[in-house]
Amino acid sequence: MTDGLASADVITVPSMQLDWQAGTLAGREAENQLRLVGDLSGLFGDDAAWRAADPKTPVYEVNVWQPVAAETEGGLFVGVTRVFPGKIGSEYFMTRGHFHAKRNRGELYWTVSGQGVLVLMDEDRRITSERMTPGSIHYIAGGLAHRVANVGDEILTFWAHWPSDAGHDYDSIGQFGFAARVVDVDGCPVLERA
Ligand code: S6P
Ligand code: ZN
Repeated sequence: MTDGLASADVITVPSMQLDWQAGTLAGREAENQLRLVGDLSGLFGDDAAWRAADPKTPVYEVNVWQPVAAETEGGLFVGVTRVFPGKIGSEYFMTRGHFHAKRNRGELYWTVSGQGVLVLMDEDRRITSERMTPGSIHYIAGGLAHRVANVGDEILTFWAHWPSDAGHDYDSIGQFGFAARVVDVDGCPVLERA
């Protein structure tokens, strides 16, 4: 009698492994995405600087494990993002940023290494932001678009957990952008109205 479990006397080996500090997630079901400068048309404010940059330069990479199919209600996903240090003009390398398609789905981020800024924006384009440092935990409430900029000299690594039915809305950000950008002013990260 197994009561739906594999077996009462077999201890199975999980299919996935992570390296917490390095920010890698490996196993049969890991999905990896690498975003290069050339993939991020229209993201950075200084288009001339974007065109002048080497399109093959990596900006960020994401490893994701989706243990259930996307849109499954009640499941959870986990992922790790590594944002490389760099700038386009004075604007720090950053993730594209998105709302969740289901607006009431939240998310947790936590930082393991590097220095970052998490930019949050509601549907009325009101901005808040938080510093990301090793050990910082960030609750992203449903309805808030979220984007991360690496404002340091090393790779910024953060982990994330979100509901499997959250979905991603990149189009709203693609169309209207965020209402603020994280830029370098005299060596310090500053939020600049866009
Ligand atoms: C997913 C979660 C992260 C981001 C990742 C890349 O809900 O927020 O895993 O996907 O940081 O950012 P973006 O905006 O390119 O998806
Ligand atoms: Zn998200």
